[in-house]
Amino acid sequence: MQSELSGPSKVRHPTNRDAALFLDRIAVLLEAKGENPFRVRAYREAAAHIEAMNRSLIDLWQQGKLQAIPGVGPSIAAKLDEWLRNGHSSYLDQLQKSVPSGVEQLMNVSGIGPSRARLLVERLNIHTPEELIEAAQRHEIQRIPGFGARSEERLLIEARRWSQRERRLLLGVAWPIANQVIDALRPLPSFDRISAAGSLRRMRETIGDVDLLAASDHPAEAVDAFTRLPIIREVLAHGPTKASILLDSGFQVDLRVVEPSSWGAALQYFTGSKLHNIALRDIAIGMGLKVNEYGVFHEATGRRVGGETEEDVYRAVGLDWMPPELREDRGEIEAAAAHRLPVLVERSDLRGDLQVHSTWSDGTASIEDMAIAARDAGLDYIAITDHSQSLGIANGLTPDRLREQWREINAVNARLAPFHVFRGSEVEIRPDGSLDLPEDVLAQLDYVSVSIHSRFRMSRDEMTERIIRAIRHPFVSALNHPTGRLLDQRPGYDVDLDAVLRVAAGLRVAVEINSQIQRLDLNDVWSRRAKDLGCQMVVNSDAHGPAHYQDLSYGISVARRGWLASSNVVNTLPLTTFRSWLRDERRRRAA
Ligand code: DGT
Ligand code: CA
Ligand code: CA
Ligand code: ZN
Repeated sequence: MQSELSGPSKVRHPTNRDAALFLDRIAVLLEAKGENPFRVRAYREAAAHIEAMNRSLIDLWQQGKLQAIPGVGPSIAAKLDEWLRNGHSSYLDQLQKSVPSGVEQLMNVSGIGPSRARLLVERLNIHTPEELIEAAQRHEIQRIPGFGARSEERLLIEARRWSQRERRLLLGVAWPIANQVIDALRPLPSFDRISAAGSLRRMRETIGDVDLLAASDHPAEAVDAFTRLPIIREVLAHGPTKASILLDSGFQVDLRVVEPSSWGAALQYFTGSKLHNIALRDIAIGMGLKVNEYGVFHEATGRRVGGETEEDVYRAVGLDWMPPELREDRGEIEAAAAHRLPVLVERSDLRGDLQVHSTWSDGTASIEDMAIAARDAGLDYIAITDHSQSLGIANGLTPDRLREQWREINAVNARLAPFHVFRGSEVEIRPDGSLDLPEDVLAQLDYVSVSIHSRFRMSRDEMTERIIRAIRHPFVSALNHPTGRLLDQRPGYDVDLDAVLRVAAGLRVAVEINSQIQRLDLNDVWSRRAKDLGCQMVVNSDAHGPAHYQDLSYGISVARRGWLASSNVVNTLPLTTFRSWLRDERRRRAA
């Protein structure tokens, strides 16, 4: 049927993020080849610009304006053009062939750069992190000149960490792709309703597999359309009411189709979590009821008492309906029974964003463009928080450059009022806990937030001391990404977070939920702990480009999973109230 095919075909267009991944992959291969670092960097920068811009790459390409993108010159434009035109790149193919097999894989292990990777391939014929582990256990690595026993030990740890990492997708990667699939299927006549289920609907920070649920009177047709989506690499299973597919991007999507009359029961069941469902079933049993994916039934008579909507499933067992983010068996069942569920913060509650970068440090857009994009994202204010001087790789700002920046901020404020840009900084916390800017400069900033980007390896006590000393500084308003973890790369530093949060609560220093998809730091469980300890939270994008304000919704999902209400989040305050909050807190701390 024509209509069944026309919908899905639109998912074929690569997104800006796809293009960024393409260029990043070229950068990795150039690096693996040992190419000139400036060339490698050029690809990374172009990727960053494309990923961060809010114009569609396809549109620019169709208008012949690829080179209008900062960082994209004739050579990168030509590679993008071929890739967009043909769906593949001969340059990438050629590069792949010229890099010895194994080098790229080994470079995944932290501590292995291109030259070490090539040495390992040449000397020991090692191609994978797993082979690296074996060689390290046989102490073969330390015999290669330039390695030594200590680096062998370190590489063994890092290679193990890599090979044992959980192969889960970042929420921020899975969510847009799943929604493309949903948007492609929703208009088709065989689909009555369709929704995300499983961990994706609960907005967990990582996703094992994507579960979709549909209601249809023609399940076979619905399943067929799903298995004919153009972005499919492989159909893994195909039955009359369900199918599993593997997408080009390498991850699995399951679709299950139910009768419209069971929609609520099925959605509740397949949203989970498993622990939540078990707790729910126990309550039902105590009431002489049975809950399954078809409905809620009287155990004795078999009569169905609910199942068409989620609300009536919960109501049948005496519970209030609750947002999927709460369904982790962390007390939400008890709260729902007592009608005491929290009213969760929503994305639309956010009035400001207090971690935003510009081209003054490592952002990709001007202060004005970041302000306009924030306004377009529904915000009334931002703090520009470029990095401070000691973060050289991010082009951190000296006091002199900061003062210059303030002039530009004033000019932008004059043009964009009532939208407001606060003078902020993301100040480095030095190893001893002191701050990376002098007192007089800190005093003139509206919003001082502090971060750790260096010296991650410290003892737990030292790190805890370091952070606490930093937030005790009376000019500090907030602590950024408090654990430093990166979901796909590294665990956080070793720190007594509970102690830090207690001090932050006492001082009324706000604690950040950073919305970058690989950070989501604090996470859900710690956010809830922070709330319980009385911390004020701030949900920031940490935008390095105009498109990154989109990620605020992931930070909000963490906040919701942490049971936060809008009253727990300082950047839900309207501009005037927020301004007084900043001023009053500072006065109080200085006293
Ligand atoms: P994931 O995929 O690891 O990120 O996590 P989920 O929560 O999406 O788990 P998944 O895909 O295994 O199952 C999807 C939902 O189906 C799950 O959240 C609840 C429901 N479910 C799966 N297995 C069971 C089970 O054994 N008992 C019950 N009550 N529900 C289950
Ligand atoms: Ca799942
Ligand atoms: Ca599943
Ligand atoms: Zn930055």
